[in-house]
Amino acid sequence: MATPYRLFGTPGSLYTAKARSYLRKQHVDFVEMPAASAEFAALLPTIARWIIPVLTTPAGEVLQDGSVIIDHFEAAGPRLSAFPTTPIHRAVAAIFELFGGEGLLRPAMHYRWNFDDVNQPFIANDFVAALAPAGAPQAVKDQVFGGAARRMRAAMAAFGVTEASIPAIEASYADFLARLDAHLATTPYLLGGHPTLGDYGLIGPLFAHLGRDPVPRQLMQRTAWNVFRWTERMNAPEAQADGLGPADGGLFADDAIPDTLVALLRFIAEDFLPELTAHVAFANHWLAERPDDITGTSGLANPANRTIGVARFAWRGHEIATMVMPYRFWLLQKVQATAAACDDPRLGELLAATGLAPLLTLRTTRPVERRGHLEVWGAAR
Ligand SMILES: N[C@@H](CCC(=O)N[C@@H](CS)C(=O)NCC(=O)O)C(=O)O
Repeated sequence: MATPYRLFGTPGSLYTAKARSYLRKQHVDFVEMPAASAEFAALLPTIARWIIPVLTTPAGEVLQDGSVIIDHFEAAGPRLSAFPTTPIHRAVAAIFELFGGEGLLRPAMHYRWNFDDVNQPFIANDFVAALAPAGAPQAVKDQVFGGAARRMRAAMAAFGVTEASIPAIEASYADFLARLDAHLATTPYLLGGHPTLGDYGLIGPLFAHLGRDPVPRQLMQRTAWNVFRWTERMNAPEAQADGLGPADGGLFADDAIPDTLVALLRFIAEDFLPELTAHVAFANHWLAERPDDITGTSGLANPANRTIGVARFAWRGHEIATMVMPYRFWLLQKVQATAAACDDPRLGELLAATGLAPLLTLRTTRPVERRGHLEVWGAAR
């Protein structure tokens, strides 16, 4: 029997959820492998850091990163493509890939780690099952969960979740959920009858954390049924359009962007763009302070480190500080490359009308590239 694809990840991992959803919707024959397995440990020298998801292919290739995994299959041949063929849909899909993976981290972390009475038993079981060696004694399980919880709570703070910002995080998430719910009341997926890159970006936080952990799952079920139903749809290999959207399973006709989607783009401009702008400014300052040739490296002492520092910015009436990760710029570059290939003036009009025009001009002085499964700086541009 041929070796199937193997997806290494965990059930509660945001970025594994993106890859898993794509593989399921595309009917890829794969098995999910625990990150605690010896097989995963054997991959660590290749991927050069502990990070999930990782996909191994029947041909023996190793792919790290959800976006890389999607690109691998999309390059291989005909399928119900995650990349729309029309230019405006293509650019909008890329924007939602960026926002989905990077723009919902505050609510995802807050609703996972700040409701211990209800969430903690579930999360502990989840983390232990995924990360502790099989058959480990209780003391080892406690140690595994304790260590992971400490790291994740530190990450939550580094994404800008503080006592002071929590009310704004909850209000912002409620606003986002209401807008997405209104959109998904009329369409099975973001751009119509089948999932695209934008859906795969969004499913990471909206399933792994916000659609699965007890407190936020109930919040979603109570206040955003259409979003909850979409999380189920995104995890089912079969089509489940619920009678919504274009009957042929195609995307919205004429490359159209309905008003409910325009409202979501406006949300990205209000909620996420200030952070991205601050991060690009921080990175450019950081790069300017490094005259040595760092081309082809992360510019950090530890090449596996993913953060170059902390940027401060105003967000919904609060000054917050969040860690700056070059990976985000790599996704931003994908948005810009997609937009650059779009010759339809309606894209510029849409971005201007929604406040997202700066997405096309925000630029780090060096591009981010991926080499050896790591993010590195390219030559100065
Ligand atoms: N964008 C990257 C990000 C992956 C990522 O951050 N994964 C998390 C888990 S969801 C991780 O491995 N974190 C490292 C850790 O937990 O130490 C990708 O899709 O591969």
